[in-house]
Amino acid sequence: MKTRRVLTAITMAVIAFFFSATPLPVAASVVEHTFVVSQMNVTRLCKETLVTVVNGQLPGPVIDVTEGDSVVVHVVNKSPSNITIHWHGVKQWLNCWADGVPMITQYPIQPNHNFTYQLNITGQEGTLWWHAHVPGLRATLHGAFIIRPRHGASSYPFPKPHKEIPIIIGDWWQMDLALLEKHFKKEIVDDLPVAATINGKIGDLYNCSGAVEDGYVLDVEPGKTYLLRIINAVLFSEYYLKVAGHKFTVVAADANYVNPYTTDVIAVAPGETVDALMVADAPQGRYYMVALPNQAPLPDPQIPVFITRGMVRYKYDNHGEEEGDPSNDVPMVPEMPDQHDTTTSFHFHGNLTSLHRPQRTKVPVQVDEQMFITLGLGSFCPHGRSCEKRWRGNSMGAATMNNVSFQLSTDMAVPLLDAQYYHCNSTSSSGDGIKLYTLPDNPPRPFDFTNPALTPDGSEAALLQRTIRATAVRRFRYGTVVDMVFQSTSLLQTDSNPMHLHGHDMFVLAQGRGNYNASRDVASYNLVDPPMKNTVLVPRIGWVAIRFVADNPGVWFMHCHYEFHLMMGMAAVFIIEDGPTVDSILPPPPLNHPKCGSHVNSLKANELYLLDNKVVSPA
Ligand SMILES: *[C@@H]1O[C@H](CO)[C@@H](O)[C@H](O)[C@H]1NC(C)=O
Ligand SMILES: *[C@@H]1O[C@H](CO)[C@@H](O)[C@H](O)[C@H]1NC(C)=O
Ligand SMILES: *[C@@H]1O[C@H](CO)[C@@H](O)[C@H](O)[C@H]1NC(C)=O
Ligand SMILES: *[C@@H]1O[C@H](CO)[C@@H](O)[C@H](O)[C@H]1NC(C)=O
Ligand SMILES: *[C@@H]1O[C@H](CO)[C@@H](O)[C@H](O)[C@H]1NC(C)=O
Ligand SMILES: *[C@@H]1O[C@H](CO)[C@@H](O)[C@H](O)[C@H]1NC(C)=O
Ligand SMILES: *[C@@H]1O[C@H](CO)[C@@H](O)[C@H](O)[C@H]1NC(C)=O
Ligand SMILES: *[C@@H]1O[C@H](CO)[C@@H](O)[C@H](O)[C@H]1NC(C)=O
Ligand SMILES: *[C@@H]1O[C@H](CO)[C@@H](O)[C@H](O)[C@H]1NC(C)=O
Ligand SMILES: [Cu+2]
Repeated sequence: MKTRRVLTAITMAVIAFFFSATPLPVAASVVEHTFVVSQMNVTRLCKETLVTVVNGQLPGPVIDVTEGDSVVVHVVNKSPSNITIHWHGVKQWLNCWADGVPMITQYPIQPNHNFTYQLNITGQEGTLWWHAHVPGLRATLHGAFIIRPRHGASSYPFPKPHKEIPIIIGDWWQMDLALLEKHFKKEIVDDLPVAATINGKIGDLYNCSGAVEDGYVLDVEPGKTYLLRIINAVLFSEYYLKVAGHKFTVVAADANYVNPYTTDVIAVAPGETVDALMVADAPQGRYYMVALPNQAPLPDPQIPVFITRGMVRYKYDNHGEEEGDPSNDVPMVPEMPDQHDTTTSFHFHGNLTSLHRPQRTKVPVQVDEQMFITLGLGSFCPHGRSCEKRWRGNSMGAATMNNVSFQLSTDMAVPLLDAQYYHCNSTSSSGDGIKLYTLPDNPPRPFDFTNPALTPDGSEAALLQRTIRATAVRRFRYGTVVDMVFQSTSLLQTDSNPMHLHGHDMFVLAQGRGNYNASRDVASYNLVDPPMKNTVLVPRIGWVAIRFVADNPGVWFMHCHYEFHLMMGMAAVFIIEDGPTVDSILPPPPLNHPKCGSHVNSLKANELYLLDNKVVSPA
């Protein structure tokens, strides 16, 4: 596209001008990794557990690149599970083939098979992460994905830190996590983690037979500044992170720079990342670093709270030995928010604004399409059962977007992206009735979405309405500017929902409590410096308004990053059509991508469109 080229040239000139005083860029290079996925036994809390890991590491290896680099990752699957790896937050411009979502962008990598991902890292800096896009297994198959500025650390829009440290909040399960989805489908819904972790370490709040667990220790030098690259990799909960006696300056979120925001508590939901500077400016000693999850208060169902802690330890000049030896000090403990405090998270997210930089993307003012999406629960009657109306009768719970619960057909013959690209039929012969269905732009019926009466007290299950179960898709013409309001509902529970869009960043224009009301709330939109995120936390009993430009052709997953919500169907697929020019058309798949098999019917162009809304599995 002409305008795009011109714009790019202008941007480059601006960047060149901006950086004329900074060192020359380092030459782009190819960063190559081999990820061997295998199972290993790990003993924690006196119990041996079988975990699936990359290269025997927990968390997995760090991918550390410079903006402009290419990344090649050879995945060797020596585990008994089907695996894909998703590069969470990497924009994958014209590269949807490498997005790593099973049966959406690729066939899963089967046991004893290999697959190579190739990605170009352009126009992004900061902290992202990678994880398996397999239910449950991402709890142990994940790692940091760090993108450094092309012009070196001196071009950070903040003082150059002394050290940069990934802080991954995770959870520890004493079960083979490949079973999580199997249990879930069999309606065994009481699987829970047993502990939380910081950088894989459980910490000293946990012990068995008196032996305290190891915790993560960050050694600091007095007066130095540390850049913490914080990632929430747990399966369900948003976490608060604090370090006793220290403050943070938040400088980026989801690999987008933000205006420096000083706080003593970080709020980070699954899928989100936060980059924060911490100055070691406290008296020398030891300070606990604590991560605590939050959850909705009663009458919401409560789960055990797994707190974890590590430590910030000042480097101590051991001249005098006995006196003042910090190992004899009692480490300072931070005062944490209450586990039911979700206001602190609301404020944390509300305080993020994007940093003004020449290369920052401007918010488009002309909106082409508007959608209002409710996030809620419903029920469905599994095939072959007769159901009463109630969930926990014979019917099962489902999570929905506008009353559609996302489900792929169990007999898909080709991934959706291939079906879209080659215009072939993605489902094969037998069929379980699950077909493509257009995600509606609005809920079927408006109701008082956040009415407390929707969350019943005690064990009495709500009369959850039937939902549509289908492969929810929404098509966008190339370049469409989309406004989308996500509305959390109070149906049965009042969770927040971290919504993650693949292949794009979203401008977060506003958030609010209660029901969204356009005639009141549009006035609160920040069109000047809204933060850009790949994962937006839709507050409990509240809403978020986002805007994004559908300018990356492909088939992109959009879903809640709480694992149970995702398994229950809080997801949809956005199909973004090719643009008018060569550089806005999705290239053919890499050679390692199996093509539509000959056993699959080939369709005439546009027939995939005809499948939309044709067949819906009977509820
Ligand atoms: C894990 O331990 C179990 C029993 O202790 C053993 O049977 C199994 O082979 C081990 N698996 C691995 C991958 O080491
Ligand atoms: C792995 O994927 C293949 C092909 O998609 C499928 O036939 C097989 O059932 C899957 N295996 C597991 C354990 O899910
Ligand atoms: C997968 O990669 C490993 C290590 O590079 C190699 O030894 C093996 O032959 C490959 N397997 C397949 C099926 O390509
Ligand atoms: C990465 O960039 C190079 C150079 O522009 C291009 O040739 C290659 O096709 C790109 N690869 C991917 C996977 O986008
Ligand atoms: C071990 O854990 C229990 C229960 O959490 C706690 O009461 C006890 O103090 C712990 N013991 C040690 C040595 O930390
Ligand atoms: C920013 O945080 C403070 C508390 O730390 C809060 O009072 C304020 O409302 C927040 N601002 C926004 C826009 O959320
Ligand atoms: C796709 O395949 C299914 C199952 O074989 C069949 O029912 C459907 O008609 C096919 N769709 C098209 C458009 O050919
Ligand atoms: C959701 O869809 C189902 C199936 O079409 C329908 O029965 C139900 O009434 C819908 N729910 C709402 C809230 O409109
Ligand atoms: C929406 O906001 C407008 C303007 O503030 C107000 O007049 C109206 O009553 C509100 N609607 C609802 C349903 O609260
Ligand atoms: Cu959710």
